Formats: sequence, C-alpha cells, structure tokens
Amino acid sequence: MSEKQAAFIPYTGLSYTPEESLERSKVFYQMMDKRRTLRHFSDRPVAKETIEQIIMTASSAPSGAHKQPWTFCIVSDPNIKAEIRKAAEKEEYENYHGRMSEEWLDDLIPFGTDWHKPFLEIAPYLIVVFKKAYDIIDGEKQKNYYVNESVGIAAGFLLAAIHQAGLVSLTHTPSPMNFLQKVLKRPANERAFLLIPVGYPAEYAKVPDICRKPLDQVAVFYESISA
Ligand code: IYR
Repeated sequence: MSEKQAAFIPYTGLSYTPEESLERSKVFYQMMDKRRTLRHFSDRPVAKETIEQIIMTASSAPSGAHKQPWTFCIVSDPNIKAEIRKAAEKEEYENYHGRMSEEWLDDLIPFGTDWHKPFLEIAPYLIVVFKKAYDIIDGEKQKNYYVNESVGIAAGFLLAAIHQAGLVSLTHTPSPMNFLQKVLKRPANERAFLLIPVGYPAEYAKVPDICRKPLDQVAVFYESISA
C-alpha cells in the first residue's frame, strides 16, 4: 500500500453575485467570439514574456491525476522554422495530392487552404504542443492518464490566452506530424499534438466569411418539468 496522503488547503477561487456572473459570462463570450483562426501573419515581433505568460495559462489546465502531460516547444529560431516549414510542406503536398479524400478537399474549399505554409516562417513564434504518454521520473516510467483530453484542454486554454493578449493563432495539424519530434529532438515519450503559429495579423489578413452555430444547435438542456 502507498504511504501517500492527500493534503488539502482552503479553496480561494473567484466569487461573484449571480448578476456579476451573468455579466462576466456575457463579456467573456463576446471577447472569445471575436477569436478567428488566421493564416496571414505579420513578422512583427512579440515579446517573449508575453509568450511565457500565455504558456503558463495553458499549463494551468486540468489534467488526469494532475500529471500535466504536456511540453510546449516555442520556436523562434529562423533556421528551425524553415526546417519545420520544409518538412510540413512535404507532408501537406502529399495530403493535397492524393492522401485526402475528395469529400475532405471539398470541405476545405471555403478556407482556401493548400500545401503552401509560408506562415510557418513568417509568424514570430511557432508553439508546438507535445503530449506525453508517460513521464520518466528518476529513471522510472510514470503513467499519465487521459492524455488526449488533458492536452486538448490545455491547447484550448492556450488559444484563449493568445486571443486575450491580442495575438492571433492557427491551429495547424500537418499530418503526419512525427517530423516535429525529430526536428525538435524530443524524447521518445513525447508525440506532437498541435503546431500553433502565433503573432500579429498581417495588414492584408482576411478570414473566411463563416458563422458559428447558434445555442440550440450545440446544446441540449434536460430540465425538470414544473407542473
Ligand atoms: N492539414 C491540412 C489540411 C487541413 C485540414 C483541416 I480538418 C483544416 O481545417 C484545414 C486544413 C492543412 O493544414 O492545410
């Protein structure tokens, strides 16, 4: 049996009146609803400290057994960015020329994507999110739990923090992504999860003219029926 014991401290979270909660939920939704995925970046620099704070927000996400099974690799070195672009475009060329189905290519028409990925060199930062299937602590393999769920939530926090700071991002999934593990020399327990260019929008930046589903298409409420 383990000697481990849980230690608890008083919860000191945020506390609001119902009215304040409603107001805050509206303000936050309005702010978050302005987030757009961008493909046109400026090369305008971003302060490293801003990126550090954004990463700490991402790493505040909940995770299975609080293992925080993620590593954020932050790439600003132009040589590494060029290497990543070259490898990503090689994979994407194959995707757009035979690996993706007709239906998939058709679904992507509104977004105007193709195999060219110049943003991988233009954006000042590439954040590569790695998931850790397990950790090595003092030479021992330590299991992680709900790794995809945990890293997915952390990536969501990351995108929200980027947006909140007035920066833009692209949730990019070059496929397959194993070249990132090689280029960034990550250990065997890490697998690339998402590649997220971060920066300011280009002056000419445009986004697809699309809208989001309304509440009744994304939520189902199960309420007690009062007589
Ligand atoms: N990974 C490719 C294709 C792509 C797939 C989806 I799903 C998108 O929403 C957008 C693009 C690319 O990055 O071009």
